[in-house]
Parts: sequence; C-alpha cells; structure tokens
Amino acid sequence: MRHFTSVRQLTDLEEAFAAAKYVKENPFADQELGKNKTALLVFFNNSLRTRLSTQKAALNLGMNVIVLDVNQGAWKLETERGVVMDGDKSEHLLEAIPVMGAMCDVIGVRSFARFESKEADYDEVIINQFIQYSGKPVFSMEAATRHPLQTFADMITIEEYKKTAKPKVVMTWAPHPKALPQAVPNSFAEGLTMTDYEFVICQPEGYELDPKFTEGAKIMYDQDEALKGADFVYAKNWSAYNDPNYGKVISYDRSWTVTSEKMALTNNAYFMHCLPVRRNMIVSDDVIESPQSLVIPEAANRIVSAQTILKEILKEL
Ligand code: AN0
Ligand code: CP
Repeated sequence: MRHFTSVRQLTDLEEAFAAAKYVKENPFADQELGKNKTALLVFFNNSLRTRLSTQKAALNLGMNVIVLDVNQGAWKLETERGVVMDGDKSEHLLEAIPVMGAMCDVIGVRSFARFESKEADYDEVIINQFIQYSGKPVFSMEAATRHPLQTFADMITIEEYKKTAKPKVVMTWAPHPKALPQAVPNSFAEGLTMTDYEFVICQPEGYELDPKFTEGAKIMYDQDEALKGADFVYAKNWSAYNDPNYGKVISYDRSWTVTSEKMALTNNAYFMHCLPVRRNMIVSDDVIESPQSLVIPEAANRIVSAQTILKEILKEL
C-alpha cells in the first residue's frame, strides 16, 4: 500500500481483520520494519486519540515520530494558489509540503472539511496536495470527507464483540451544538456497506449524506423504529451535506440523544462513538458509562488500526 485515504482500499476485509488481530497479539513483532524510518504526523486540527494512537503505533513498529501542529509554532500557511500573500500567512502549502516530505519517510495528515467550499472539501484538496507534492506515502488521520483509521478501528471492534455473523448495526445522527464534518459517518457508511451486516442509518430529514458513501445502507428517519433489534448503536453528529445547507446545523433536536430509553428498544446493543463526545447531547451519562458502552476499547483499537495500516505502508517503502 502506498497511500491510505479510504477504508475501501481494504478490499479483502477478512485479510485486514486477520492482519489487525496479528498486530494486536504481537505489537512488537515488526520493529525491524520501522527501524530508522520517520513518521511525520501533521495536524491542522485538534486531536487526542489520533495523535496518541498513531504515535504509539509508529513506536510499536520501531519508527521515530515527529508531530507537527501546523497552527501552533509553524508559519501560518496559505493553501490557495494564485493568492497575493500580503496578509498574515507567511508560507505557502506548496513549499511547506515538499519540505515536510524531505524530513520523513511517511506522512499522516489531519485536515478537516473547512465548509468554505463543498467542492474543495469533497475533492480532498489538502490531502491530495500532500499526495502530489510530498514525494512520500501519505495516510489520512481524518481528511475532509473520510476518517478511515477510525472506521477500521470501529470495524475491528464490531468484529471482536459481535455475537452473530450478521449483526444489526445502526448509525444514528445525534444532536451537537456545533457544525461537525461528515467524515466519520461517511467513512463508517463506506466501511459498513462493504460487510454483509444489516446496516441502517437514521437521521432527521435534511441530514442525508453523500449517496456515494451510503449506497447499500438502509436509510430511515424514525430513530425508534431504526433502533429496534439493533446489536450495535453507533452514534455520531454531522452537519448537513445537501445544498443549500452544506456544513450547517439544521436541527438541535434533543429527542435524538441516545438515552437508556432508546437503548431499551435495541437487542441489548453495544454503544459506540468515535469520541470526543458531548455527554447529554449525543449520549446520556448512564449509556456511555454502562457495561454496553464500547467507547474505550474502540479508542484503544485505534492503535491496532493505525499499526496495521502503517505496517502495510512500511512493507512497500
Ligand atoms: C471531529 C468530527 O466530528 O469529525 C473529530 C471526530 C474524530 N469532532 C469534533 O470536531 C468534535
Ligand atoms: N476519534 C478521533 O479521531 O479522536 P481525535 O479527534 O481525538 O483524534
């Protein structure tokens, strides 16, 4: 594998789960692979899990790691070509990227949707520039439209906890005070539609995701109906995708919060969320603290997910 930007690249899921299981059981078996190799992790946005788990994964593989928070200490970067740079931005991304590439062997990039242009976001302009100009393998640590390392960790977690071959997995929209990207739900939908599980997405009217990610999923607008018989409830907020509301919050409806009353409709489902989560907006305290909550093992599987992918990239260096 050269670059990793979408979970769809894991064409053989069984093989990917087996590779992840091996990594989980043998975390230090491949230290030679990463010896004298440097991973540069570039963050344009905040992170707790991705920052820690990707570093840990790289260290487990024997790599050296450099973390760059672009907005804290680096020069302010211009990303548009053709701009007269007479403002507050001192450097252009088109120089910064090859410089970053010169300092490492592999680059991870976190760059959320900016909601300034749907086209620029959905064309993945930032991560694609890293792919084009860094000269190094690039992997997504959440780009504008996808968060594949999260989805792979989510899928590994479902594999570990499922009690039937084809569990019912329900991804439900839940309320949040700020506009969030569609990357996590897009990616989760992309990943789950690759499986033969029963996969349902429920959301209020107007929150339809780009159909390119959700094709094959059952889409519902009644959360109570959707949750019936669920084995896994995957909660997430996202902002609207469809015009004219792209990147906007169009509902704050707290009747969509995942509470114990909602969980009572399910088949004693496990609760999942990628974190960070706002309690009592997305999920009630009692649900996230219940024994059915998988949020911590799910986060811990981010190491496994990142390490499995980094290992594939290192093999081809
Ligand atoms: C981000 C999002 O929803 O994409 C990151 C999640 C992993 N969440 C927030 O910004 C709160
Ligand atoms: N789930 C996730 O990616 O978390 P961070 O934003 O903290 O990295």
